[in-house]
Amino acid sequence: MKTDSSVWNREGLSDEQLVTLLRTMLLHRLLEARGFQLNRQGKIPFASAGEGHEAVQAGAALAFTRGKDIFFPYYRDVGLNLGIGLSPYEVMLSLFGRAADHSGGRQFPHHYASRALGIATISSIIAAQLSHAVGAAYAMQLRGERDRAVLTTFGDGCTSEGEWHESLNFAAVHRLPVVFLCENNQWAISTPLQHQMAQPDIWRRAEGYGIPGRSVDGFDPIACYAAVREAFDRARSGGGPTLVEAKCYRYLAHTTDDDDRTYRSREEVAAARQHDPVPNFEQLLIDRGLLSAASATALKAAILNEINEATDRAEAMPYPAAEELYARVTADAHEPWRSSSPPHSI
Ligand SMILES: Cc1ncc(C[n+]2csc(CCOP(=O)(O)OP(=O)(O)O)c2C)c(N)n1
Ligand SMILES: [Mg+2]
Repeated sequence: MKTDSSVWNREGLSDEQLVTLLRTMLLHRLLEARGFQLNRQGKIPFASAGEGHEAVQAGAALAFTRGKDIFFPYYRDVGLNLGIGLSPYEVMLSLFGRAADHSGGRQFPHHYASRALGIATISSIIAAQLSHAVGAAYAMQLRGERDRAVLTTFGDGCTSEGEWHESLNFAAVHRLPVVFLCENNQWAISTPLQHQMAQPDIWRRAEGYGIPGRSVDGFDPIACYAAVREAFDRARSGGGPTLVEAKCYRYLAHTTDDDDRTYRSREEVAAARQHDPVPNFEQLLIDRGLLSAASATALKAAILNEINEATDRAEAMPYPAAEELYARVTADAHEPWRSSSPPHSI
């Protein structure tokens, strides 16, 4: 993102919307830092990190219409979920695995769901969310629903899955109202992009499916908003799916369980840090007079305060009760392991 450019393409966004973009990005960054701290303190078992993905996610969230669209995320989408309306407290309930979490504290951490916000529950199986998203888009089409669409996100590594291809192809053939957003952070855990694919431009694959494809600077939240917005407009107006590839970078290890020093150099990470979207966008808004340095500092302090409160509140909540272990796993009170019928013989 160029902060010194004389061109100031706001893509029609108001001052308030631009500050909202920054707020979502800061909340994303600071909340995930808290996840890593809590893990190192031994308070939560696991956290993942989207540092470097803030611009893509804040931009995409702004293009999403709450109450109409449906989102099928993947595990690195904290910022997108926050931008759509998930609260830091709800994120913390997931990380602490507490009973009040939407999934009863029994989903994998960072696997949020919110029926009210239109956020579908996440499958940890890479690329499964694409077939779920395409199914939902197919339902919208069959029901004749207009002016709404499905957004689904995934990483670069995900695009090697057969299910990824099947989903894009099915959506293209049926011209389904779905936006495919690739958050290309150059790594799939320890596998670099060049070991994953010989064609590094994922968006170019769109042509093979007969749908529009577009690449966008994943460090520029305004450009990401515009790209996802355009794809949403197409989907909502019956124009079918679009593949958007946002090129960004994963600054931290894959998760708290990973040590990226074993497979990539510090120099590579430091070079990518030069493009860090969070301080760059903050500076852009200051340079353009939308924010003073003092109000940026105050904004960060207020966000940190909100995160502190959410952390304390979630930590004080109870774990799920042991008797709840099998609740909502199978329909009704069906407990096949208590069946009196003899086991099947082979
Ligand atoms: C089908 C399947 N295979 C492997 C895994 C293990 N796994 C979890 S994350 C991941 C890397 C995915 O990389 P990418 O799609 O680029 O997303 P990123 O984590 O970089 O955002 C892998 C291989 C999985 N969850 N599901
Ligand atoms: Mg990746």
